[in-house]
Amino acid sequence: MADPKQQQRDAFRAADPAGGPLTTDQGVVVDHTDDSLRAGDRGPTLMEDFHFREKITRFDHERIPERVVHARGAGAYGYFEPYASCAEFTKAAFLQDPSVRTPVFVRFSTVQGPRGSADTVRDVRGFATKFYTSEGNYDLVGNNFPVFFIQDGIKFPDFVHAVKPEPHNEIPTGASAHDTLWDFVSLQPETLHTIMWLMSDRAIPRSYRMMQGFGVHTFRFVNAEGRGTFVKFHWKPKLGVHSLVWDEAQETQGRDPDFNRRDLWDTIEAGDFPEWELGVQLVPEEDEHSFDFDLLDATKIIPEELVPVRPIGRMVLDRNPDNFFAETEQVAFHTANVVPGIDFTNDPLLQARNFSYLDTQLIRLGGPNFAQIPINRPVAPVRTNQRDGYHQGKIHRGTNYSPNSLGGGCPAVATGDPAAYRHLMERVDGAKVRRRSPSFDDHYTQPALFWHSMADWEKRHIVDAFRFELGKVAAKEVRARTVEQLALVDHELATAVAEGIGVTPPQQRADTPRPTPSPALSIANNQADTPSVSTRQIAVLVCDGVDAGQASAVRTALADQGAVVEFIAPQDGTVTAADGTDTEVDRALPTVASVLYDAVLLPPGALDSGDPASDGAARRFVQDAYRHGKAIGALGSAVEVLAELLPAEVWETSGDSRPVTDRSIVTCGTANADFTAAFTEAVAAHRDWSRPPLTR
Ligand code: HDD
Repeated sequence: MADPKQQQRDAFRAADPAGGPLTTDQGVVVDHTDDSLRAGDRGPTLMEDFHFREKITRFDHERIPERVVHARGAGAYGYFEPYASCAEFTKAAFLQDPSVRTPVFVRFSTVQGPRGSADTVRDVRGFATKFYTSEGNYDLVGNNFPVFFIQDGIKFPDFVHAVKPEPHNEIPTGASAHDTLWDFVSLQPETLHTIMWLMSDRAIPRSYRMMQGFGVHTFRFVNAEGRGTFVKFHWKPKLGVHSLVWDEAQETQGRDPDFNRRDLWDTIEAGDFPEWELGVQLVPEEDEHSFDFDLLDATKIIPEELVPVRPIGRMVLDRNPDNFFAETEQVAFHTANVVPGIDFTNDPLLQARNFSYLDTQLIRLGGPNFAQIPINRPVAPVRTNQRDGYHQGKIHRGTNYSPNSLGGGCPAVATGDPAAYRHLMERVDGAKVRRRSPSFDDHYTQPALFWHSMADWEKRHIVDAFRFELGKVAAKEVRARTVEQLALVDHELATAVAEGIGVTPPQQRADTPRPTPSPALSIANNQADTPSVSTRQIAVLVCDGVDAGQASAVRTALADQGAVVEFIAPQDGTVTAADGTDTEVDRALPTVASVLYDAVLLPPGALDSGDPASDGAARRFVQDAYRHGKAIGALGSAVEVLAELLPAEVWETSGDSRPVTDRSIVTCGTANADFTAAFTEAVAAHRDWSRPPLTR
């Protein structure tokens, strides 16, 4: 097998075929970079050492201001292709022809933490897509929740200040479980709907590849006749929606802070390209007022049961960036990057964003020429009279104003050209007011809709999350005020939360909303059409004396279906199997943890290395997998050990070691086809939420 390090060296060499010597930024060849120029062997460094000064100056300036929100991210390239022409609704060129693939760059992110924070925190995930269309760049700058915390962008600094680390001590990093956020929430009921999402498992995705994306706002499609249609955008992951459990997410923060980034990177490198379907909810202009909420209110969804999501195309991510800084860090998204056929609404959150993103790039990317950075460059031709400024990369010639005659009138204004961007002629009139529309007033019905649409296990996780977050809030009055707000959403929810955080449970109210549930909101109803083990990480615990033949047989069967199966042993190197053969180990147990895998398989002899410390670590691995609802497979003698580790209730009393919850704990005497099929099914099901707690 080719040495990956050598392959990497070859790739670097291929990128610079000349392979020439080290130079300065000015192209002057450098023959010594390890000592500064000095006056005598032990003398002071000389000012004229331009190589030293350039090297240090460049180093000093390597960091640029991180994004004020969404600082930590991961990006990938790919393409988008529509299923069919969307001409009836929009004239956007990239939504017309199924044979045309539009290149894209997507950046996923967390919101609260700085660039170096952990991936698996409880947080919203950014899902920003740049479509490099033939008509210019279109950015769909969305999140993995369909709603936002506030209704008007003027409150964004307040919300972000409240959720970010507290100003006096810059604590906590990557977490919303602190006083200022909950103080803000308890005083600002418009946050409640998104807070419900934040407390749900949606806020701890198993993988960027397994989360939905939403444009959040109501936008507008505009067709060639100039007719507008309200539109909400939805990304649905082909692998289905899957999340971690909170305990696991917290441990993963330490075990692998890059868990989500690594997952995206590794699967793309392996050729398992993540895929999403783009869907739209369409509302004719004349139906603008036919809902009991306002389409311009970004704290509301349109339930899919009212307006179904129509699939219009798919996106595949098939290439990792070459340089994180140049591409993922410098990419500049902007909600106002639209193309003909896509337009805005008067959503006050969107209107504020349309100012903020351009403004933020000026400081972050050091001036107005950031669109010239390769990752931001449109594929469509650019001809402007914009000039100069920091980091101007072009040598412009000729005139720089319009109209002109001296430059031959170029670039000419495309008067009457149907390809030009034209804003929808929406009628606007009214008094200048600084106040919220009364149609934005209901802050409780949709949080209740979310709550009542959850499966029981999702409700349990939501209550646990509220208890965790509010339990970390020192100000008791903030806890109590939040419970008061929750009591306006649902009595059962508010009571369960109150009981966990030392707050007096609220009185039952007669006026809590009882909306008809929307099944589409539950993770349980967002699974892959054909669940599979593809790209799932499966740990096979091995040690000296293990039955390597059985382990390998199951490994081959799972790997054939796309799973990533690793042999994990107390030490790296090889283990000597029961039959005396040596089997290669993929990873040493101390370097990994159960939380980094989706499932665990125990071949005969797996938990019997003879070394109590190693066996203890392996047993903990299995028990963690159990606590996190993961599939566990055990064969032969390993089944007896498993029976000792797990709660008595999950085993048949007959003593034959067959588990009761046999969907997710799969046991067998030997690795036969039935075992492999059942274990495969259990892994593909992601998690078993019905397990009794571990009591030993
Ligand atoms: Fe924002 C970044 C998503 C509201 C101001 N936002 C940013 C990113 C995403 C979102 C995904 C990261 C893009 C990237 O990967 O580079 N933001 C949202 C969504 C919102 C939202 C879905 C509500 C529906 N944002 C919002 C408001 C404002 C901003 C109301 C300001 C008024 N957002 C910004 C920003 C950022 C940003 C300060 C920081 C870095 C950047 O833009 O490029 O301009």
